[in-house]
Amino acid sequence: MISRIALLTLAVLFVLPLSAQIQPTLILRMSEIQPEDFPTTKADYEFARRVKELSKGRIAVEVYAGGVLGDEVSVIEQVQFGGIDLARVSIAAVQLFAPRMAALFMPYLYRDDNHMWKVLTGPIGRELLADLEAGRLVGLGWFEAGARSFYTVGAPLKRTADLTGLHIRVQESIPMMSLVEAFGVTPIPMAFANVYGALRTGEIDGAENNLATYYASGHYKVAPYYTLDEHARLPEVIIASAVALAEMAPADRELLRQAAQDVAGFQREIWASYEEEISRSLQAAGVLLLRPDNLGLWQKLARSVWSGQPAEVQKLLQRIQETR
Ligand code: BDP
Repeated sequence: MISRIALLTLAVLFVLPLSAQIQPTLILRMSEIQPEDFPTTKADYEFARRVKELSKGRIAVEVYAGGVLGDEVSVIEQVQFGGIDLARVSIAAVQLFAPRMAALFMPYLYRDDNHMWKVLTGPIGRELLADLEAGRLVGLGWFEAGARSFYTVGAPLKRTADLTGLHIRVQESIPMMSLVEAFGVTPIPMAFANVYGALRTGEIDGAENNLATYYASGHYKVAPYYTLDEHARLPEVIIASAVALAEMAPADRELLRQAAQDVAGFQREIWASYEEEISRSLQAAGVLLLRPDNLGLWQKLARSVWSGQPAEVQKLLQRIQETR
């Protein structure tokens, strides 16, 4: 029979160190406004898994999905003073602190998906993440968010003239407001959580977003006309609080960056399959996914936004176009 002392020794030698190993010494809270089963949220969880793996269980990332920590604008404020450690947000929520990022809002900016990813994973993408430091934010990496298009409550949009005078919700972001103004629309900046209600009550005539969000938010139930004009491809960004990171060892900061890079490929894959799956569901729900009549004209109208940009943005636009 094993004595109690022997049992205790065994526990001290093996069991305790094991449990001590898996107890995280640092817990980071991450905000996500999309719901649990959305591709960005799934990728946040994959990011958390990778952080745990790379840190051998020392660092835990807790994902708070569905906007429970607040809308993106208030989340960013909290990230800036360290109340929230990490967030996955649209670039619309952070461009104010990194003005050159306005370049990424330009309509019809990329030749194709590959072009966008070449830009984001190359020197331009790295510079733009670094620009965020001016806003006490640390950019860790980029996620895919498809292309944004207009959708409406009352009638389908076929021609650009159909947009004239409509009240369209946009993100609380100056470049996004200028973009839709080029189409003759009155932009109504509004937090994402209020859009469903505003579509329902007729406070707005429509909104614009990627197909995935249009589906997951249920907006299609109140605004059943989606026009595939694909005016802008705004990527998502993973950001960390500079305040929170300042307390971490440099190797751990690097580890977070590494984890964000590591999950980017996975996120793009699940984004693509989600979009495919939901376009079938949307059609089955009776939503009209419409191709605009003369996309060339849409593009021409939107191009006026390019020329209104300050010199530093123009320079970046030039470099983006030259990226092969
Ligand atoms: C979605 C983005 C989300 C934005 C939202 C919006 O994933 O981060 O906040 O659009 O339009 O596509 O506010």
